[in-house]
Amino acid sequence: MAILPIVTVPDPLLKEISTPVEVVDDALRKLMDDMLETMYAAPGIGLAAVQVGRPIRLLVMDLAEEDAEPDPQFYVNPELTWTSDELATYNEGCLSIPEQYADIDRPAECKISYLDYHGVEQMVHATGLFSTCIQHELDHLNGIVFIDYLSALKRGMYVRKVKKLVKEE
Ligand code: GNR
Ligand code: NI
Repeated sequence: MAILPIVTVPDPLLKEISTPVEVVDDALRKLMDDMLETMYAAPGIGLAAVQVGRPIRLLVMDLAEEDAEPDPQFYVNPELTWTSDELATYNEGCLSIPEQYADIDRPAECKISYLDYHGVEQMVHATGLFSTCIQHELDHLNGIVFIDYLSALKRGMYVRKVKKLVKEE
């Protein structure tokens, strides 16, 4: 396994629409494993392939509590099939916008269809942090990051702070 470098704003890659995965094979599973290791090392609770420079429709997540067993989740070609009218607000962060946070409203619940680690079709009903996180990841596949929901003024401030952070590294 390998820890991959994470792309940060304002890298234009983060604006790309990721392309569908054609086949779930060992090469893709190797990328999924590397993404999981990268996410754990960051640390983060989700990671989209585009964040490690691969604009394909793939994401990994693990929402297990720190003291619990790991619960790695892999989503290939995920599609949002339903969203609740009710919204929920969550103070979101993003590994591509390090150390910056903002309250974002999203549908409180959603349903997703996807292919799993073995290429088998699955569906899931997401609530709570799971719903927020998977919608945040789906946005990445569509070239959207959470600061795109803020005013241009605030967005500019966040990008400037990240540029400074990355330069100082
Ligand atoms: O690690 C992450 N935490 C987080 C917190 C609230 C809402 C979404 C997230 S996802 C983020 C990792 C990341 O950037 N995924 O794309
Ligand atoms: Ni993110």
